[in-house]
Amino acid sequence: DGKIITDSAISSKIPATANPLAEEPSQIASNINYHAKFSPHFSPFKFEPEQAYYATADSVRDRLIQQWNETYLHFHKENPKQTYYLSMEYLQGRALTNAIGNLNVQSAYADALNKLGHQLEEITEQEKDAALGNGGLGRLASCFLDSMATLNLPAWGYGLRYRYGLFKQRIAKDGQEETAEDWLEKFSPWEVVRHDVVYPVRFFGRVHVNPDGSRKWVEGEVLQALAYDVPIPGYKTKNTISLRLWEAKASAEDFNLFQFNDGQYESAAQLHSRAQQICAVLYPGDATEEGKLLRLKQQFFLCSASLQDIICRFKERKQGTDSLQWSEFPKKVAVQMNDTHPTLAIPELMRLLLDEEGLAWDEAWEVTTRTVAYTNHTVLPEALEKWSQTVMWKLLPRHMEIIEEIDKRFIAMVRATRTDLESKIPSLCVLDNNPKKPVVRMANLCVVSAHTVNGVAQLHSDILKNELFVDYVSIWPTKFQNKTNGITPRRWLRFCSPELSNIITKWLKTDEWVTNLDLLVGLRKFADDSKLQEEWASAKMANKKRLAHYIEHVAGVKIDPNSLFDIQVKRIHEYKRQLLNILGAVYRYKKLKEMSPEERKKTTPRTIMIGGKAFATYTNAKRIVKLVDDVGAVVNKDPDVNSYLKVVFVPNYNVSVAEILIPGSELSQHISTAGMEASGTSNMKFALNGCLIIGTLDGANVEIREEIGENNFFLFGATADEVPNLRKDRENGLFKPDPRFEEAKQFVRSGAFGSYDYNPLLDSLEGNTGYGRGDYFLVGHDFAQYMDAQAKVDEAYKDRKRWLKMSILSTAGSGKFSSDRTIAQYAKEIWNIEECRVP
Ligand code: B1H
Repeated sequence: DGKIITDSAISSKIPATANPLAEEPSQIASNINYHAKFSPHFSPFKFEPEQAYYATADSVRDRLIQQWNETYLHFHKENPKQTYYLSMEYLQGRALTNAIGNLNVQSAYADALNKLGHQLEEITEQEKDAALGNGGLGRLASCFLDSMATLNLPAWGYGLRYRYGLFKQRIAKDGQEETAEDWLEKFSPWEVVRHDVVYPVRFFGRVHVNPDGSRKWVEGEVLQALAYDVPIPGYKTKNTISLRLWEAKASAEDFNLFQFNDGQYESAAQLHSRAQQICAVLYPGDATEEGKLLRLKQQFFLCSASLQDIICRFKERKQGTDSLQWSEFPKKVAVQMNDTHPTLAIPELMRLLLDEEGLAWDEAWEVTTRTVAYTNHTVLPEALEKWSQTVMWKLLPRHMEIIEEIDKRFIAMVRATRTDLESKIPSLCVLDNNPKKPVVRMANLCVVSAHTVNGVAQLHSDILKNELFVDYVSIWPTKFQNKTNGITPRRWLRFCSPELSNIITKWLKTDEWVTNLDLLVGLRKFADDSKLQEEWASAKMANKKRLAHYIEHVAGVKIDPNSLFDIQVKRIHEYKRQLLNILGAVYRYKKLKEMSPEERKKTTPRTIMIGGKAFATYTNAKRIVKLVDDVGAVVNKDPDVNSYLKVVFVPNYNVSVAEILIPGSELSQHISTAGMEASGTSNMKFALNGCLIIGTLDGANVEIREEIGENNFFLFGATADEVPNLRKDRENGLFKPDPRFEEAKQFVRSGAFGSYDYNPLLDSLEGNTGYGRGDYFLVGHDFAQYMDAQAKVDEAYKDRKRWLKMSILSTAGSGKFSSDRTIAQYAKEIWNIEECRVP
């Protein structure tokens, strides 16, 4: 154990008094001191940064609880229509800076901690990231919660309280290694367990048919869902909403004391250990049947607990008024499904209405379809969920009956009204009854049941309407919408780059841009102003230095803050084409090697940073990580070139790392094969921070380029409509690779970056056909244009004034990409809910 510090060292002059609503720094210091002493989480008399973090967080939580309870009461009293966002993932990151910033008590807390002998920045770094998500989809859910709170919307998030979040990534000799991320190791000060909010959730069992024909799901195993609430404060508003995370428990009755006393410890606590498995980890690998079953259990657990809770609240708020009217339910409740992961909300709501509340089918169906809406986040075939009917019949027999009935009625409706679609029915219906492997198609169930289906960027929504869901559009022409994603400007500019934020506020003469991001266009008229440009450059430089410091710390590589900082960070996936990036870097390295020292001096020095996690079982993604790391190892210690080029793999990319990388970036790469990245959201974060984009016409890149102007965007590559023909050309042997592409691959194959076997990876870029072979992602096709666009980047960077102007214009054109705009559109066009502000 650490060194003992005497009580008086916690603070001799500052009393320890509970005063949750303190305003003055000295009172806040007293409150922090109070928590250090009376909310102990550690041995007494220690007040090192870790203890100071927990005491500070406890003190901030006091304030949040106050406004949180007020919000809850206000919603209860007003009883407005409320949105429930169902998501298997939330990538919350850290909460302290965000809470202090949203509460607008930043300087008071900084002063208070100074009085206690600590620095706020150092304290905030003690916090572990809550990483209950994989990537963009989970982070989107978290940005959405921030905007819902800030817009004073009556809304809640529902998710699962995973014991271990997304794995921690380490780069070792053989590449990526995963270890469990123990975000709850000590405890999280940001969650409140609600011991009074518990619902039973059943698995397996059978359907019992009553004499009157009504049905009931019985037997099987029953677990308990216990609620943990996380406060989500809005920015400069009292409104503080909830993220409710469910934990699975078994009850005391399920503990077999007799068996335990008999020494059968494991079987005595069997249900307890099964309960623990449910929330043990985020998305356990589903390569095995057991893994698939566990994932399905997780999904159902979220849906069942959340819907019971929603129904319970609906009934509670009805109390005292007239009798229960189920037709009122859709006027009080909007359920948004974040992709198909919570699809079981549909049959579960049907089951609760039919079997528990006694509604007739038509009535229950009407209520359900008016309540649920579905967001699609991908068109990649392997990510469209299909669950084995066999597994579903075992785990959820009553839900399968309901799904069969939904499907039967859908087919009957199409037959009755659309004879022209007869031949399409097999692909449109919910159940795929292929005898070899009968499955439930979750996306189809969502489209058939939801009142609204949306994509996450214009291009993606167009692909949904014109390709994936084209026949459904002819049945329900008004069901489909676009809601271009957004990001919260609080976390992604105001708090992660106070330097740049202050300059923006100074030049716009207001800080209202933080909640009205469209105001950033006001920067356009100053884009040429050399005074703004110099201030801009010095803020960017401060951020670059902070980033350089971080890179040295985590990767042991010294990088030059005067070089162009070029970043690609996102999950590692072949469609995102980190391989294109690194092969470009390999080519650049080879050319630099071949140059004379004089020629090298004329080049633009670059630091290429690549980061992201590869799914543990995704072999090619892991090979890409290894290649990036190996290229870095050779390039960075090559004295001929290492003042002109550095390549760094940034380990363990997560929300907190993003908050350091993005403000320090100058160029970022969003280079997916066109048509494959539904939206992307880091592209928005980079642009907002004055970072230029090199990218394809994919996802939200299209709209970003529209907003910031084509002259400020380094475009390259095939377009989405060209992609299918280009793949056919390859199959027909019509593709002629650029010599630079061949040279780069050959250089890697030659062993220039070590003896690891890269041939399988490089082979995937060759041949003619097949997914992942025959260069399905068209790296070879786009390579030439990519290198040409990179040459333009090098040229542009040499003209400092021009670059700074483009940087300012990127920020100025990013207003559209606030998640406040996205959420306001969901509220109006899908949920039909209105602001409910706490007075
Ligand atoms: C996105 C996913 C996803 N789309 C399956 N789909 C998962 C699919 O654990 N799983 O089984 C997890 C996640 N994630 C991303 O959503 C898109 O690729 C991005 O382009 C988009 O920006 C993001 C948010 O809409």
